[in-house]
Formats: sequence, structure tokens, C-alpha cells
Amino acid sequence: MAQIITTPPNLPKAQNAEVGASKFCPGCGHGIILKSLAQTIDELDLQEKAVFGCDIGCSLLSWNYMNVDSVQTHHGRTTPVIYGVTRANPGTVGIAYMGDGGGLAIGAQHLVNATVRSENMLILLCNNTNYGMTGGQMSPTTMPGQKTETTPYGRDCEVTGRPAKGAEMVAAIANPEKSYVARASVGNIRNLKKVLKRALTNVEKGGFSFVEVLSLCPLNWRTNNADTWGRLATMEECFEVKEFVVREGLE
Ligand SMILES: Cc1ncc(C[n+]2csc(CCOP(=O)(O)OP(=O)(O)O)c2C)c(N)n1
Ligand code: SF4
Repeated sequence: MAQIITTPPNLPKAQNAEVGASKFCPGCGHGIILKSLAQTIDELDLQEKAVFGCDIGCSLLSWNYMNVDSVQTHHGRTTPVIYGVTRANPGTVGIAYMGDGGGLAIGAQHLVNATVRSENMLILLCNNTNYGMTGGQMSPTTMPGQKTETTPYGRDCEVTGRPAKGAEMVAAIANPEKSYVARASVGNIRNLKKVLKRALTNVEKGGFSFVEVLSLCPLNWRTNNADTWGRLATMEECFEVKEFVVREGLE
């Protein structure tokens, strides 16, 4: 007879341990990003200071994922909601979590304004190269030739333009004296956590941080396990994984 395992998983304190708090598809990258975030919040002892906001899109499935004060917003509006909270409550470590659609399409103007104003917050963008929640349409970061629901023959950059490079765009307009800008990947969790630690440390010091994370969407990519990780490797060739802006003195 199969043994039923009743030992609770060893979750970070900043992650909600309730059964059912994770609603992502099997193999989704959102869970890897969020667990890494929760572990980093624990490590920096920020649970009481952190306010987490999630967008519309699959990121909204994290509305009860974190064990920190949380708010769920309209599509593309998580950035202004979180800097509003942070401005009204100095000392808050505000985190706005969104997809590539939420950050680089409908919420792009907020990303630009938060960056040039060096709002005191972390914008954490999950780049899975499609509109996940609505069934896998082309998004700003869909790669050249990538098949989606709305580009069934592959993205034609002559017609739809080239993929948006979020971290490069933000780095070009960020104030280097106050900002931390990086791109990481769920394929390297050790590096992802290092990046998140620097990003949150910068926010705690009053700065602005932007982190884009290359992520997985096996449901809409229609990929098996091997092809899912193969797709991530292609993404890492298209979107450079590195730190773009590191404020001086940041550990
Ligand atoms: C104002 C508004 N416009 C459009 C939608 C429809 N909509 C819901 S989720 C979504 C796209 C989500 O894609 P993304 O932000 O990349 O996140 P993902 O689901 O891939 O994590 C869209 C267009 C909406 N809910 N509200
Ligand atoms: S549709 Fe994609 S991004 Fe959304 S939960 Fe499923 S795998 Fe994750």
C-alpha cells in the first residue's frame, strides 16, 4: 500500500504553508521565482517590512502564496499601487510582481516612470515569452520565430517588431546611484537568489530595483520536460542573463 507522507514541507517563513496556496501548472516557473523570493525575504529578515503586490496574469495566482502583507491589482497597475504603499509607509520593502505582459505592455508606462523616479521598490518581472493566463498569445518578449496562439507560423519580426528587452530598457534610464537592475533565470536558482538578495538589499537602503527572471510556461509552450528546459536555454541566448546596473557599495 502506498505510504501517505504527512510531514509538512520545509517552507520558508515568508511562504504561505496552507495547502492549496500554489495554483500554478505543474512545471511552471512562477513557483521557483516566488519560493526563491520567500527564502530571500527570510534570509534578510524582511517578513514584517515587505508588502507584496501581484498583477493580473498568472502572477495573480500568487495572491495568497506569500506569508507577507499582499495586495492583488488591476492588470499593469501593480507598480503604482506598490510605490503608493511605499510612499505612504516609508520603511516598507515594496515588491511588485508581474508578467512580461503586465510589465512591458499594459504597464510599461509605470515601469518607465518608476525607473526614472527611482521609486523605492522592487519590480520583479517573470518573463515567460507569452500571455500565459489568457492562453499563450504573443507578448512583447515572444522570441523571433516563436510559435504562439497568435503567431502560429512563428513571430515575424518584420511585422511585429523585435522582442522587448526589459532589463536593458530599464538599465538605460535608471539612476546608477540608486538602482539595481539585473536579469536572472529559473535555470540557475543560486544566481537567482543572489540577484534577489542584492535587489531587496538595495530597496531596504532606499533604492530602486528591477529584476527580470526568465521563466517556464510548459502549458502554453506545449513542451515536455526536456523541451521546456531546451526552450529556456534558447531564451538565455536571446535575453542576456547578467547584472546591468549595480549601485556602488551594494553587497
Ligand atoms: C485591463 C485588462 N486588459 C486585458 C486583460 C486580459 N488579460 C488577463 S491576463 C493577460 C496577460 C497576462 O500575461 P502576462 O502579464 O505576461 O502574465 P502571465 O500570465 O504570462 O504570467 C491579459 C491580456 C485584463 N485582465 N485586464
Ligand atoms: S499557464 Fe504558464 S505561466 Fe500560467 S500557471 Fe500555467 S505554466 Fe505557469
